[in-house]
Amino acid sequence: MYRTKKTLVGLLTWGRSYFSKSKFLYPGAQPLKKQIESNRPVIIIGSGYGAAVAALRLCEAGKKVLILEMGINWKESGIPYSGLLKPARSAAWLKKRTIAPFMNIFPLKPFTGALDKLNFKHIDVWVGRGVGGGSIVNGGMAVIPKENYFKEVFPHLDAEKFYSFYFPLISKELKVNVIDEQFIKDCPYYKFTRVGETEAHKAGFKTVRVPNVYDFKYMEREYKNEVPRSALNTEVIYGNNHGKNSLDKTYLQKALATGNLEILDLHCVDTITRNEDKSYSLDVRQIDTSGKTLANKIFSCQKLLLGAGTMGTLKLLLSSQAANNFALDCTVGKNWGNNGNIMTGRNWVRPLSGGTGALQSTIPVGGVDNWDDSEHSFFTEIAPLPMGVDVATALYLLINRVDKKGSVSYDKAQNRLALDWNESHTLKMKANANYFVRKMNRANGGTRSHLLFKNGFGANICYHPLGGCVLGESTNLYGKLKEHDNLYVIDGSLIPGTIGVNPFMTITAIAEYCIENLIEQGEFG
Ligand code: FAE
Repeated sequence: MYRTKKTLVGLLTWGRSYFSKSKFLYPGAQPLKKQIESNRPVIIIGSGYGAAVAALRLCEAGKKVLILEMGINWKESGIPYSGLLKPARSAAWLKKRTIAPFMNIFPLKPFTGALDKLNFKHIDVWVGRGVGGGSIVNGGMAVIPKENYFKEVFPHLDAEKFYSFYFPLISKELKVNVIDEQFIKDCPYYKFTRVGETEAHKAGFKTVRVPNVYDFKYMEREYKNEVPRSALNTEVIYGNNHGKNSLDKTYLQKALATGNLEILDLHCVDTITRNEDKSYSLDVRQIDTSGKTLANKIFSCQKLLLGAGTMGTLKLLLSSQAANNFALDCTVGKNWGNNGNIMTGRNWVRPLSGGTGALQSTIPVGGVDNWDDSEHSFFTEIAPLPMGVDVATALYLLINRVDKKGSVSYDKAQNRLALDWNESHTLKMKANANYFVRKMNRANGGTRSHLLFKNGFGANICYHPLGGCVLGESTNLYGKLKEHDNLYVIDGSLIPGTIGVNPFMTITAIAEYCIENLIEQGEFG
């Protein structure tokens, strides 16, 4: 459905006069239904990796940009992040109980927290909320995909340019660094990594050191008690108060420094409407920290970029189609995947020699690389499990190929996304996890982790939703959505369901590539 420019101008005039009258002349009058905001040249929805890259490059090019983010601006708010063992306001998005993948024994007062969990029938998807998106809650693992697999996933992209230019560029912008090997050897908080690597080698697997955006020089000072502790104080999936270079300290900070970026937090975009003049209007709810609506607003813009994350962007597009026949190419929602995520673990890991350690850093630095084994191709993170006591348990997040992709649609009756994804999609992932755990246990002792997951495998746990608005399928080669002239997608939904490693480096690199080309092509004037 098109909303005419004339109607919008009319509404704008009516809204302003009604607002001033109701506020000053009729104090008892009904509150305003819709607050009409001034037209903006560029709006970006969301503030995760893709959004932050687009904001910086557009601001540098002299464009005025507005970011609308449904979560809190944690940095500005002064509200501290909470640790795993003392969950508080940052722990969950409007939930009465914690929502970690397991051990949710902590009650909560609903608050617009940093971590959200979206439940589907056969899979749960975790996402970050707040200015900085997933960078606020993630483990910071900054992994560049294998070049061969990148070429397989994106055959139409110039891989050489990605590996010689975009990945080095974003490594610098995101402040990626590598932990000192001696620190791993000396620090009791990395016993879980030392044990994980030794046991992997004994089982015949290859391990790799994993770079991270957490500042390891800061961590070394934490260990010496020279600065407040964060990674060494169980902080990660509910946010890090120190040490982690999340986007609010990198791309977004740089974009704000240009003076061209405005960020409105606690602004949730519900529906997008295309106007007759090909601009866009957005129905937006401004909420408070209990989730209550403070104001209903309509924003309009000439150029709209979607950086709401895979699930957020798909919800916006598909729900707008259901609400107002918003034009979408038939490929939108297709080619969705969980990046091959499956969590697993092992119990009774060295129970007589201190297990994996009572004290654990929350920042993973090791991985098992079994990608080149064509039978059982996977990469797995040697993950921390900082419980405060030694539970003699090893935790792993495996990343596999996604042989069978899923698809996403919109359930209008329930006002939520529906996912065509079931156990058949994760069969091979589970077989790989089983192969890995059995081989590890045979070589080192230990059992499948029934304590953490039903039957030892969490195939329903997804930290890396990808796809649904795939680059070159639902969009042109630079993220411009088919059927549209002024709408662009710039987040994880561009990646077709899989990238073989933790995804934010690829999301960031693809966003740099897209926005560079869109600006060069004169899309933003
Ligand atoms: P994303 O970062 O998800 O940002 C989207 C933003 O849009 C969020 O702030 C939303 O609140 C906001 N939003 C959504 N809908 C709306 C709306 N309607 N109106 C206004 N705002 C909206 O997007 N990846 C790695 O590479 N390494 C890791 O170590 C790693 N660890 C992870 C750990 C956890 C617990 C989780 C959940 C994820 C992890 N990831 C990791 C995944 C990574 O954080 C994720 O792929 C990226 O954050 C996705 O980036 P996007 O730009 O797609």
